[in-house]
Amino acid sequence: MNDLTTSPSAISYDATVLEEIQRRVLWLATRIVDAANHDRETGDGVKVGGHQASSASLVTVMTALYFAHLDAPDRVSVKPHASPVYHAIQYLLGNLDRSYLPTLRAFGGLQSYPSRTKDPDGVDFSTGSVGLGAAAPLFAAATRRYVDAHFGARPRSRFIALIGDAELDEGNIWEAVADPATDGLGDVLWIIDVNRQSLDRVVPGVRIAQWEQQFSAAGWHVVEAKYGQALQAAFARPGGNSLRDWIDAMPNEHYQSLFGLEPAAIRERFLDGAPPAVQDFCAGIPDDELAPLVTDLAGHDIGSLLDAFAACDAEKDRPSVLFAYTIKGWGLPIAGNPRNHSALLTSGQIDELRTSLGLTDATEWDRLDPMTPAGQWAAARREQLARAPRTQAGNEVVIPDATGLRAARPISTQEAFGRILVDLSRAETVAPYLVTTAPDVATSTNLAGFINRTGVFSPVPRRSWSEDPILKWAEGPDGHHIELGISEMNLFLLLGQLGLAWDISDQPLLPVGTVYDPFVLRGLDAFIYSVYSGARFIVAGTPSGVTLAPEGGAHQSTITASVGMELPNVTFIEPAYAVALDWLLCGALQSVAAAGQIGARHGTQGGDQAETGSFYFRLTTRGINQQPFQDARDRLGDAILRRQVLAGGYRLIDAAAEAADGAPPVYLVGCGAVMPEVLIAAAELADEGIAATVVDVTSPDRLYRAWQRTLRQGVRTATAPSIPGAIRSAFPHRAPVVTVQDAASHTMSWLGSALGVPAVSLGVDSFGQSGSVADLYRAHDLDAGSIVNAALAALSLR
Ligand SMILES: Cc1ncc(C[n+]2csc(CCOP(=O)(O)OP(=O)(O)O)c2C)c(N)n1
Ligand SMILES: [Mg+2]
Repeated sequence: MNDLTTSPSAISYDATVLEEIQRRVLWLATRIVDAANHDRETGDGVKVGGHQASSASLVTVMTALYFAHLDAPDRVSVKPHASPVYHAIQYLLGNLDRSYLPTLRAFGGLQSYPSRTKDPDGVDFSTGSVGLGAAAPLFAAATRRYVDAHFGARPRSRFIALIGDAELDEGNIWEAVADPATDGLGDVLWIIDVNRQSLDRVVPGVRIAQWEQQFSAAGWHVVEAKYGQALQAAFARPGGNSLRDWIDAMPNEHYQSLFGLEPAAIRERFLDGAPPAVQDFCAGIPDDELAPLVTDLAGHDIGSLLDAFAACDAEKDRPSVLFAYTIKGWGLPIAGNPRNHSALLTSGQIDELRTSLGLTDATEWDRLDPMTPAGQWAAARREQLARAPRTQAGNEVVIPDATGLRAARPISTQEAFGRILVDLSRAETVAPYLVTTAPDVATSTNLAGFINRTGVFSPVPRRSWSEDPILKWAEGPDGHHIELGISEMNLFLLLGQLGLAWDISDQPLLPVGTVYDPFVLRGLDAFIYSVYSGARFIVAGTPSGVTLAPEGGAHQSTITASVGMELPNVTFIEPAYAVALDWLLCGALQSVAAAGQIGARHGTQGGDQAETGSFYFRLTTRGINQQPFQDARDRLGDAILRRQVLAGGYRLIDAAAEAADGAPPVYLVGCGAVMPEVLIAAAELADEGIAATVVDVTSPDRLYRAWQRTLRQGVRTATAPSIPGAIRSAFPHRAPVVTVQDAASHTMSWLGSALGVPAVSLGVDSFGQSGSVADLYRAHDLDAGSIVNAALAALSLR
């Protein structure tokens, strides 16, 4: 072994061993992409793809992390296009079976981008949509801070994100950095892969100075790993400062154009426009030394990187960002080429690379030889990085079936939601785990009662200057509400990480977020990201729809119900009545708690996983009379009614019992706030001798899924599908249907098809405006008169 070097992080490492390991990582990452494209016949003519250049860019950083810096509890988010590097490293560490190496982008194989739920080798954070996976560790660290404050300190984790430089163009990055909820997180390190290239182009100008100032202004510790040791030595020579100044001022486009040139041409290009001092300094350096010198960047210098990591570790009270200057395509013939983002090495180039590493066709997929220092180092690192099993803390979470909410007077689902949470905050087996969050809408979404009881979370106690008797905004480490600034992206990123605390922080939580329903769409990409990652949480979109009448078109949501229904791993729920909400919310919390306790990563291939995912409640501020629900309770009894409410729908008015013989039957199917109009319409139809049964759909999603399940089963087994029980119990006989919802009419329009009957779907298919509820319902045909007419139309279609 060579002399060991000791970095300030107190890790002794052998530089030549790490060099050897990183060459093998580069080879495997490159070959994994190559094999996906050239060794596999897909038979469909669709290009497989993969990112060799983007991967090469991070090889040194990731080798330094995994083979020298990380400890077992640390968590890392890897930029999407470097997934081959991650898998190559896990393979070399012995955590990935060799059979996976040729399966990048194959069905059931290694995913294109790191996936928590689909990849076999323990991915910490899914990535893919640039910016989101990058920000996720920041919210995981915020979650850990919360968990440590409430449940006792976990073994310290460092939360690291490996981020492409162009990812900093995404606004969500800066929303995350700016939010006070992410202040002071000393365990966070973002490493920016500064290869000055994005997908299309060289990132224009020199933007780093601006980015660095933005991070500094947000209270971050900013570090650069810019110049490699050869360049640093050159700068230290007399006149070397001029070289540094020249490179520092050089726009990305100019610097990047050096790559791929012959050595003599590099000199000419590099010195194009340079002041005499730089010309003189470089005159003493031969062509074949100048080219490697001016492209000697610290992002490919393991020692410089480890020093920078250690400097960041020393910052305990603020997050760190390290700008690591790298070369896209480092070590490959496509290095620095502006068109290299999706470029693939030719077979000839692969052969040359293989040979240059001393590998052959027979040995190319081998692990490091365990008899060599590199192989022994990898084995030792495998031990060091092995994680302790989760303790399954939180198994004592017990959620009741209902809080026993009473609703004698008219009440809205939003108000009931607030009361249910207050009630749960008194329950010993629930309260410790409940954590709420909202993007500056906590009070207007009825979380004030909960906040009054439980307080607002702050890592240190804060004096309250408010004497408001209605809202006690007490802030301290005991608080259970995490307040965010107005960023719905941050809301869903935080919910996602709170909803993964059972895994990442070994502590199941019951996360509940609130947001104005129209602005769910503002955070939609992060919502999708979080549920794709396997997070379990509850979000309430409230108030919703045109029922928010005076607020006008900009605040009235229309397509959110469709979004909730169609999002995988999300169950969409829109109850009309308070007690139904009580049962549904408790049921959802039970599901979230159970998922956390089982703790299994789910989602291998297909299947119906929605009920192990998250829950989206769409609520309203419209108070409605609760008596009809009480009547249904009296008629059916709580056991049956509860089962039907949870299954997705029940008969609120059963006309069959009351209507005269021969009265034509029709179903009026309502969902959510429109129920009073549906009931009035039913009464008017009864007066006209039509037997209108009213079905209250509590979850169009659950009914639809039940229908789809039986259909798909029929398709897969080539047998006639039956009508599922959940639909049959709400719709026992055949009759035309009218569906009514304060949401896009499309949301329930499938019901006619499911029941095999004519259907008229009423809903909101154009933007609204300000007005009263009656105005808006009339404008969108949600008023009782329109529902009556729709029933007559449906009957005429029989
Ligand atoms: C939200 C989103 N928009 C667009 C893309 C397509 N895309 C993938 S990589 C990329 C460029 C990334 O550049 P950078 O972050 O600098 O990565 P690197 O240079 O390291 O490959 C783009 C636009 C994406 N994955 N996600
Ligand atoms: Mg880049």
